[in-house]
Amino acid sequence: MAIDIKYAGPYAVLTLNRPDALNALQFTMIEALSYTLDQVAASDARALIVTGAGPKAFCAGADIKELMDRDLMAQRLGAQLGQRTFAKLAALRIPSVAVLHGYAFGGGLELAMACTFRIATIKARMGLPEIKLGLIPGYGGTQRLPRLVGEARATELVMSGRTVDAIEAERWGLVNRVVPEGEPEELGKTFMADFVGYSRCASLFAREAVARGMATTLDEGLDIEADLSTLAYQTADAAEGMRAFLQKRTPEFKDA
Ligand code: DAK
Repeated sequence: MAIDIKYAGPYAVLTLNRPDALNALQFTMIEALSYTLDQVAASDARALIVTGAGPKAFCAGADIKELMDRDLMAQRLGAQLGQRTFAKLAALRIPSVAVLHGYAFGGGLELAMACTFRIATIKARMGLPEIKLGLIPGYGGTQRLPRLVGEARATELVMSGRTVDAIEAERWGLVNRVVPEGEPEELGKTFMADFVGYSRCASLFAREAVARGMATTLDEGLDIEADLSTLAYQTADAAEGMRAFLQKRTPEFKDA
């Protein structure tokens, strides 16, 4: 299957596995991705790592052959399928990271932008080149990119189709970190190691507070923070964390 999943310790590792076509996304792959995300959500994994197979690309975008010769309804349903699936990825209760090596174009970058984090190897290039095909992004790119890098930079990339390298992407805030070339799964594990050792409750509340706050006003965001931080106080893990600090020992979180 073109979507592979495996579990390694606290990590679920999802791989786009169609290297001969630079992991270009067919509609069946997006359906398989959706199904696989349901499995990940039901698993004990504490973090998801998303990678692409082969040395050349994370993902070169939607499969251009498939996009052709489809009627209006089919195109709209296709866009909605991709948007729904990437929204499912964005809403996962565990954090996710896309490990970008080589090319991350079009739908591939849109998939990466639905992850919690992105890291890029030094030779990675990314962009939304749909305009060169007479298209515009259809899997959330026009909406998630400005939220990450601001309206001016997003509009520039969407309207020019220009690609950026890893350094520029990091400077813009499109990726969290630039890392040396390496095995994508290992790069993802190294990055995610900073996140998997804490209480899942606190991790979830932290991410939710930021995400919900970004979608509303500062005043409402502060209310959300007050509610979620109060909720965090009610967990056994919060009691354990504070007790462990005072007893000068490492806390043992139980995700409760
Ligand atoms: N789709 C299909 N096949 C692709 C592909 C793609 N996006 N990208 C690469 N491939 C295939 C190539 O056709 C080639 O196959 P063979 O000829 O060997 O059979 C193989 O992968 C290797 O590619 P190249 O030979 O081209 O490799 P190079 O190293 O020379 O070039 C490249 C790499 C990434 C620069 C080049 O392949 C390239 O420019 N690829 C296209 C990149 C691109 O334009 N991506 C954006 C796709 S559009 C919507 C839904 C979705 C979207 C919009 C609307 N609705 C439903 C409304 C989103 C659209 C997109 O993502």
